[in-house]
Amino acid sequence: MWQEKIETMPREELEALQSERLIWQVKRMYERVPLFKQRMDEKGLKPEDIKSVQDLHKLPFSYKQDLRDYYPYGLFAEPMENIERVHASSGTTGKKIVVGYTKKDLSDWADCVARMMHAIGLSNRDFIQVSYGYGLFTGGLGAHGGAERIGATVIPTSSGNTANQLQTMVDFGSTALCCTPSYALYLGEAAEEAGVIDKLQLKAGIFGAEPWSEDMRQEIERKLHIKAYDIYGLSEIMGPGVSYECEYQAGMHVCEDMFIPEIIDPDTLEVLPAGEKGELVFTTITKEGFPLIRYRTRDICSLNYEKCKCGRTHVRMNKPQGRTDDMLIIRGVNVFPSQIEEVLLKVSGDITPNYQIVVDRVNNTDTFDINVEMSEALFADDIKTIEKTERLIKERLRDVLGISAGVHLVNPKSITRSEGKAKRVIDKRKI
Ligand code: DLL
Repeated sequence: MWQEKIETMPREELEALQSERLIWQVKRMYERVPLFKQRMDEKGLKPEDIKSVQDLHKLPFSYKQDLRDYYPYGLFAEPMENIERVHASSGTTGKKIVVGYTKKDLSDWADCVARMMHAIGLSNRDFIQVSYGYGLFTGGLGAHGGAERIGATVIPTSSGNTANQLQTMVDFGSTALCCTPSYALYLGEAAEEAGVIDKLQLKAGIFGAEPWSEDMRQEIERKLHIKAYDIYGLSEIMGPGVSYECEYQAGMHVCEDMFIPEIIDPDTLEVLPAGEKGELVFTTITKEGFPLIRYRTRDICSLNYEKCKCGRTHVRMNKPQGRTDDMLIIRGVNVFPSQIEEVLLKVSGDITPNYQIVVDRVNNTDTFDINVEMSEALFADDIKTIEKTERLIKERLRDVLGISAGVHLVNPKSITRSEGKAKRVIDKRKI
């Protein structure tokens, strides 16, 4: 085990450690993060009222909207001199949300990912190909940090260029692959087509950033002749490695010495008993740069406190089974319908606000199309003007979302009207 003492700590000891760290974090944030102080004051709470993890439920929640309201650095708990790196991910509308890490935060992150890599049998003898995107997305550099921490040889291909990915995998002798599960499947197919499956030395894959099913796991394992492991995380809390599967592939161990998970009922906000399904909430108890208390992830899942065969005592979370908001994850990228709407409303007076987003999965790749109704005036115009408008919308969307969508201007009044809420999203993927 990478950090055996921590990973197998008896629950009582773990809770004592969590309590100590929670008290430290609450006090520190109360002094340093004005929004947190304001929310504590509104509840009539003082840092001294938090005496152990048993008091966690008293603390105020935090939300993605907070990151937007205090964009970019307004919620950081350290001066910028101590922030060594920032990452970002999609906000609900135009602006991204920004997160920051101190040197220690980056080191703790590398440890979390290293715990997983070690758990699934990777070591300094391995060649780890990181095909998550590098850049503001946490996937690439997050996996990279863990691979370096275990002393493996890192192959930082980043995402895209499938032919090159395969060539690298063959020539450099990659033994582990990190990417989204849908891209892993696609790579498996491409490898089959290129006739290079037998030349691969892959044994394991670390896949996450989007929901995937047990069926998909089996298909990836069969296609690439590897063991496929799930890794979970979100930028706001850290990035990949908040939780991870061990060698038994039976739920993802949350790094509980750093993040305390809770499951709440998203309507009543009550904390639910172990095993029940609800919204996952995290409190970061070691993060320095950008800590969060009771952050509502919007992911739906349940927690399993039974002891795992691997000996780790850290609680396991089940695969997230949907979200309590309307965020879509398309080709690993987070997309909010509100971002699309914002672009459409800004881009042209030639279209109406009636649109529909259609997502599907064809040949293991997500398809992403947006149908938008033209105005009567544009409809009467020539085809060249219509195509020009389509291209313009497509470009703007790519700039904002970071992935491209098929944009189709459709006839006025051709999108079915609903009597209640407009059905903006048709997600045909069976995940
Ligand atoms: O996706 C971090 C990550 C990178 C995780 C690489 C794993 C591997 P965000 O872009 O902020 O961060 O998106 C976070 O993605 O709230 C979930 O809805 C979803 N998600 C992440 N991992 C999984 C997973 C990264 N293993 C959001 N299964 C989260 C299902 C996942 N959903």
